[in-house]
Amino acid sequence: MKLAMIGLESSGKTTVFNALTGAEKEVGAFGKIEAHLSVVKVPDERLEWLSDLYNPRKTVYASIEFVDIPGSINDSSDPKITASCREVDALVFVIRAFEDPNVPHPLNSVDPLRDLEQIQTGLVLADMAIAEKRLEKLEKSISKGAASKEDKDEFAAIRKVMDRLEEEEPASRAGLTEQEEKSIRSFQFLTLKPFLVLLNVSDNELNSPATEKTLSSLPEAMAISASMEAEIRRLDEEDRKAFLEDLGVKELSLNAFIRKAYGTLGLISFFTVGEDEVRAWTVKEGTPAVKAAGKIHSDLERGFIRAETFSFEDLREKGSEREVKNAGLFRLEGKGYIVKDGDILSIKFNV
Ligand SMILES: Nc1nc2c(ncn2[C@@H]2O[C@H](COP(=O)(O)OP(=O)(O)OP(=O)(O)O)[C@@H](O)[C@H]2O)c(=O)[nH]1
Ligand SMILES: [Mg+2]
Repeated sequence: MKLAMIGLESSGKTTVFNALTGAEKEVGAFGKIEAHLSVVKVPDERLEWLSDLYNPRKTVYASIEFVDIPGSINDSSDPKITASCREVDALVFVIRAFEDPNVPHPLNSVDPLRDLEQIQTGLVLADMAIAEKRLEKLEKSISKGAASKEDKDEFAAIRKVMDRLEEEEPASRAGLTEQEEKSIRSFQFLTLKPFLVLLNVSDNELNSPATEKTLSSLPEAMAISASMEAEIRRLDEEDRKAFLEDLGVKELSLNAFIRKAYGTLGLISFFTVGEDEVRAWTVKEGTPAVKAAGKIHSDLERGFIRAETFSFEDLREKGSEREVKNAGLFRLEGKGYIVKDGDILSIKFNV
């Protein structure tokens, strides 16, 4: 999964990126246009348990790729910047709530709701530019009688998107059918992407009533004190623990953020196990077994025969695969089986 951190200038995107990934990119580098990339593994105690049981040569965690996008997403954002947001699965809006006279706010005041609107307007405008161009082109070929059925379907779908954008609403409100969504997938409309909000607060405001109030007025939001967390990351293990305890915080934000992201984006994990490798995979809720197989390798999707399946919880309870089988909890599932969180799959295939 790939996520882009976006927001207004100096909202703390790079600081959040450092806090979540442990990177040490320069912050306050106003005007720099370089995006940063970092991959973090998704902590998962179930995977650790499986690794203890199977003792494989390799244990592979699921991972999340973060992209730190510099500068502002607003009504005058650089098309190069918005273009670099298109290839991701979801957007993370980093919104400033911290007060600091040394860090000028581009709009001269701290106002999270207004900033959220600014970002959303920026995304709507970026999508409009793409939609407009495409509509023009399709219109021409339709009026010349040179349009295929696909072209006409695509035109209708983009028109639906454009209708929402013109009302300053996201394309996600267009009520596109699966077919329509497919026909315009290649445009990667930003306002069709799911998003999360990270409210960047001062350390003394982490759990304050004011922060709670702001959070409740923002969609899919959680608070982070990014500069404090980036500092804590630099401490060694022991100091870090002590520091967190002092603050009355159990852990760094990464775990909570990942849980939030999985929940909001409707993601689940399944596992593959064996002597060679124990591995966690991420798919969307509702994914059929044949598609989950394709995640592992395209051959497994193409030549899918069946998925031998049991659940992590049954394995933990019974202690071994043999006992799971003895208890009749081992299943043979077909292509259309909907994979559940915690399933352990072994795909049988033939190509
Ligand atoms: N006081 C305070 N300062 C912060 C906090 N988070 C970030 N900053 C400061 O705000 C400034 C901008 O932070 P960055 O992380 O570079 O912000 P950015 O959004 O990446 O900025 P651009 O990429 O230039 O748009 C830096 O000087 C940070 O140290 C915070 O929680 N509290
Ligand atoms: Mg930055």
